[in-house]
Amino acid sequence: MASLLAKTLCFILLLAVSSASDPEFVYDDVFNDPERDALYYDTFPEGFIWSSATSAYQIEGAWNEDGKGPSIWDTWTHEGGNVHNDETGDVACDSYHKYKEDVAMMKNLGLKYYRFSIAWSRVLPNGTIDNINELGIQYYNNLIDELIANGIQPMVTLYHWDLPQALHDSYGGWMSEDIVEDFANYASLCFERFGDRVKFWLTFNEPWIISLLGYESGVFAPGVQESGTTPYIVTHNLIKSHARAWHIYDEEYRSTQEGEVGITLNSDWNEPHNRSNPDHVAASDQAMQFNLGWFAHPIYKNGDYPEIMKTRIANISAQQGYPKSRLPEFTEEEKAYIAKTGDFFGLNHYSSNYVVNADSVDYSTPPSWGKDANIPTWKEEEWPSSGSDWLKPVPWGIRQILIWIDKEYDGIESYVTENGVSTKDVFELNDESRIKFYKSYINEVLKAVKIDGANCRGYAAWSLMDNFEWGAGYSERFGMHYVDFTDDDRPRQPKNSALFYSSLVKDNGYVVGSSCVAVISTSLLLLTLFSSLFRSLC
Ligand code: PNW
Repeated sequence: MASLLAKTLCFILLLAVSSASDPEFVYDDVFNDPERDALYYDTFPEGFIWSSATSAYQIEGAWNEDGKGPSIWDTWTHEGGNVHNDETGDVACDSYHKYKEDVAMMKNLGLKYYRFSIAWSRVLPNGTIDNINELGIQYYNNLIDELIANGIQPMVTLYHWDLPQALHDSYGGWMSEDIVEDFANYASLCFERFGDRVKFWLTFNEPWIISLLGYESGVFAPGVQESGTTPYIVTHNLIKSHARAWHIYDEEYRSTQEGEVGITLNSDWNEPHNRSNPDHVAASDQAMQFNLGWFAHPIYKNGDYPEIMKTRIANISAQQGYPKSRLPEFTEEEKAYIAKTGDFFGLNHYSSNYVVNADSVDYSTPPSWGKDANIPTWKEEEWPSSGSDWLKPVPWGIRQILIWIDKEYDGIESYVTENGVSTKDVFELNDESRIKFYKSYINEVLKAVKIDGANCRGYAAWSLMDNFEWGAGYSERFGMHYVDFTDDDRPRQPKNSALFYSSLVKDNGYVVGSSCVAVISTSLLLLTLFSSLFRSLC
C-alpha cells in the first residue's frame, strides 16, 4: 500500500512538473515558437515603474473654459471633414472636471505613476509667455497635488500635438525657427511652476507623427501637405526646441529639482524578413534609423542626423534637381548643443513589420520621406488584428526594439511610455483581446529586461480610459476603462483588462508557475486524503 502511495505521489508530481514546463502561448495559433513566444515566468526588477498614459486633448475637454486658448486640434476638429463623424475633443472624457475620479481609478489599479500632458494653450492661451492663464496653471496644480496625495508620481509630456493656434497663425508654428523661443519659455514656465513635484519630463510626444502626419500627409492638424521638404524643417525645429528645453532644465532647475528630461519617440519594430540575409538586416537598420534615428541620433548621440539619412536624402535630392539636400544641416555649434540632451529614452510602441531591401530607388517628384527611406515593409495577414488598421499585435517585436535601442544608444535608461491596443466602438467590459495584448507584450518587455539586459525601467499602458483617438474620433477604444461618450457625465467603468493589469502590477510581473503551484497543492491535498484513507483501512 505504501509503495502504491509513493507511486501515486510520483505520478502526480510528474504531472505537475510536466504541465509547468509545457510552453504556454498567448496567441497560440499564430505566435507559438517555443523559443520565441513561450510565456516567461519571472518578475521585474524592484522599483520598475508601472504607469498608464493619456494626453490633454484626448481626455480633458473644457476646450474653451477658464481662459484656455484654442489649439490647432480645436481648429482642425471644428473645421469639419477631418475627423471620423466630425467628432471633437470639446468634452472628450471631461477630465478637466473629473480628474479626481481619474486619479481614484489609477489608485484602484495600484499604479504609482501617471503619464499625462499639459495643454500649452491652457497655460499660455496665445502660446507666448506674456499672457499666463493662472486658472490653467491651477488645473495642473490640482491634478498634480491630487496624484501625489494618492501616492502617484506624475510623468509629464509638454507637447502632445496641441499647438496654440496663435503660434501657427503668427509664423507657421513648427515650420518656423521662431517656435524655439516660445517653446523654451513655455517649458521653463512648466519647470518653474510644477517642477517641485514633477520629476519626469518629456518634451515631445512622437515627433515623427507631428512632422509626417501634421506637415507631409496633412491628415492630422494643422493639415499642411508639403511632402518631402517641410517635415524635415519641422523636425529640425522640434529637435532644437527639445535641446533648448533640456539645457534650461539642466542649467536652471536640475540642481534643485533633481528630475530628468527626455523625449518620447514612436516606432514599429522592423524585423529583417530573413535574418541570415545581410541585405534584410541592413534594411531593418535603415528603417529604424529613418524612424527613431531621425530624432534619437541627434539627441542621444552626436547632435546630427544618422549618416544613412544624410547620404540618401542628399543623393535623392540631387537626382530630383534640388540645389541642396532637402535635409537641413545643423551647424557645429548646434550639434554640440544638441548632442546628449536626453536623460532617458521614451518609447511608444504598438506593432511590427517585416522588411526587405528595396530593388531600386524612386527618384520621382514630389519627394517624400517614404521615398527617401525606401524600405518595403509589410504585416503578415495571419497576425492578429485590432480596432485600428495600422495596429497588428506582434508581441515579440517589443523585445527586439528594446534590444535595438539599448544597443544603439549605449544602454540608455528607457521607458515604454505607451503600449496598448484598440477595439472597435462597441460596449465591452470583457476585453479579452486587450488582456492578451498586455499579457504577451509585457512578457516580452520582461524578457528584454531579464534575459537580454535592456535598461528598460518602466512601462505605461495606453490608455487609462477610452478617449478621443485623433482622426478616428471615438470609433476606436484604447482604454482599460470604458467611457460612455453618449452620457453627459462621461461615466467610466473598469474593463477586465484593468483587473488584469492591476494584478500584474501587484505581482510586479509573472508569478512563477501559478498553475504548477495549483497542481502541487491539489496533489498534496489528494495525498493527505489517500493517507488518512489508508490509515483508516489499516
Ligand atoms: C499614439 N500610427 O499615436 C499617440 O501618442 C496617442 O495619442 C494615441 O492615442 C495612441 O498612439 C494610439 O493611436 C499614434 O498611425 C497614432 O501608426 C497613429 C499611429 C501611431 C501612433
